Amino acid sequence: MERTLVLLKPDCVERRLIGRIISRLEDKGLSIVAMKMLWIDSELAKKHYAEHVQKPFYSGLEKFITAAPVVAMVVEGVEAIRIVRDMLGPTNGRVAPPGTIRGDFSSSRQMNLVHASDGPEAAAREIALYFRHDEIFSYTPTLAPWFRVEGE
Ligand code: FUP
Repeated sequence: MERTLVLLKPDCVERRLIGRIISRLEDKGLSIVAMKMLWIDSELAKKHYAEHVQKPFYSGLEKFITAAPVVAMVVEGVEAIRIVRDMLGPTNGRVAPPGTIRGDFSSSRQMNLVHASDGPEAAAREIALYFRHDEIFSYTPTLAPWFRVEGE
């Protein structure tokens, strides 16, 4: 089992796409084990995008990510980190293929609707940025045996 941090970014919230994006994750068989709405401030933006703070596009990126509320989630499942990244598609919505979330809903490199951790270390770091331990819930969905064979 893996956990990954998923952020529905300001464009997703403003465009009323929260429900449709969450549905795609649930349809896939992934579990939401934590969720909250929050407004990212400059300090959290710099922590979240630590690897990009020095880059020329960072000021625009911070302006965007702090422009409206976001929905943060911890999403759990077997190979969840890679699966969610694959479901999002490439960073640039104009490049992302049809069938991916960005390919279907985004036509922008910056306004690409959803963030998801890109590896196990990033997932651990990013989950800790948004959630305390007691805000994350472990449960076995009743339908789990109908999504995959046990041990698969
Ligand atoms: P991703 O891992 O697909 O979310 O993308 P990156 O970590 O490479 O970039 C983080 C965010 O910076 C992206 F969501 C979009 C934004 N970005 C820009 O706005 N301009 C760029 O030139 C590159 C990335």
